[in-house]
Amino acid sequence: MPTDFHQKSLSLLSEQLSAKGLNTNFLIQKIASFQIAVPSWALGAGGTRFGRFLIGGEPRNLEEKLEDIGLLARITKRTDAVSLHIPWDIPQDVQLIKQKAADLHIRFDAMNSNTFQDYGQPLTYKMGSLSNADPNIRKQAVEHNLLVIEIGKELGSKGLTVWLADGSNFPGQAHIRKALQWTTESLQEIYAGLPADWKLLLEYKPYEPNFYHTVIPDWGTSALICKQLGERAKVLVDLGHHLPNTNIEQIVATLMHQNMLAGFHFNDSKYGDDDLSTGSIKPYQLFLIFCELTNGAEEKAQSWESISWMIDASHNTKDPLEDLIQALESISQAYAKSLLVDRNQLNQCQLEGDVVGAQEVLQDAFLTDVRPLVREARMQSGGELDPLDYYRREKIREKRILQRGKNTQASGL
Ligand code: RM4
Ligand code: MN
Ligand code: MN
Repeated sequence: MPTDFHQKSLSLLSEQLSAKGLNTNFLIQKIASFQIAVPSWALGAGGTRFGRFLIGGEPRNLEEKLEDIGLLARITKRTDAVSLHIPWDIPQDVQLIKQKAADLHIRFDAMNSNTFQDYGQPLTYKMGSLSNADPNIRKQAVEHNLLVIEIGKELGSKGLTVWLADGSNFPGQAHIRKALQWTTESLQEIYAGLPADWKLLLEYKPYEPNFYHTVIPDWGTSALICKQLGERAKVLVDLGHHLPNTNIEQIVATLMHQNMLAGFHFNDSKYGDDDLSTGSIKPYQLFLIFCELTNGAEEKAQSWESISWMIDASHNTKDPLEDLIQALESISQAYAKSLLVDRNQLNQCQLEGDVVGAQEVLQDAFLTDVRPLVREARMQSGGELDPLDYYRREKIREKRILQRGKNTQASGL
């Protein structure tokens, strides 16, 4: 895209926005400072249970994963952190990894534990981990989480994300109440090992890999458990972890109302989990979620700074780096649009029961093309005008293939 096209579209938009009483520079600053962490497992091709197709040039180790995130950080200016999954990404040399991340200006966001797979540990997680009927297996799973905290402490992380695959596939397989109780007790032990300046982010998910029941199926169960842990335990909303037609923006509003929102895992979902790029299916829903977020922070329900932001997606068709560029862009756009909502007007409509007017207010913001703002925020921060175009023009994937090989496979899903 030619730079003068960008300048023209920015000044036109800026004129429209100031007619509405909005300050373009203020918006650009806000958009520029909003950073989203990238998960270490999204840099290779994702698989399904039917198989995996390699894309070539996938990162072979943690250093190379950091290099890929460093590239995203440099060209998009929308990410400055990585979220690691243990044991997929155990640093072999902590000092080296810390130095590498510092050189690339990357922080370590929340650490993710993994008790949903067997990876050579003595006892199997086939029948669950923190909820397992066998106390020795629960203990092993608690210890794994404590180890993840230790690794995170060395790296400078400030959070532990727990997602459990625990549950059952058939009626009668699990004692539903006991499984919940054991999970709560296990999490209490983990919480006791959490440093004072850390938070625990607890995910929920209604299905997969267990289908009859999952121990933490929804935000309410997650919140109930968090209440029994302590105030640094909060609910993590993964957008793909809902049944069809769930009103996720309402969940966000409710959690913020209780100061219980730990953070986000962004993705979009048609059927399953983590399946599609955020904003590719339901951009209006993403916008409505951001409306609750910006409004909740503005009205001081919960502070913006207390919320963690992360992408959690893994696909088997797109180049993962291109996909992440698109995801970061979609999130920035949804955030930018939420900043345009005329709150006074909306409040007035709500007061007067003007349903049509309320919809007009929201859609006026949603239908505004904010891409010039997002581009400008990126350029002012030193990023590329069009990161996707840059990625293709510079033949980054081709270069990665030459450097790393065609048949490399990143650890992860
Ligand atoms: C799960 C969940 C977790 C993520 C794994 C890979 O569905 O979303 O956050 O760590 O996938
Ligand atoms: Mn997740
Ligand atoms: Mn997920």
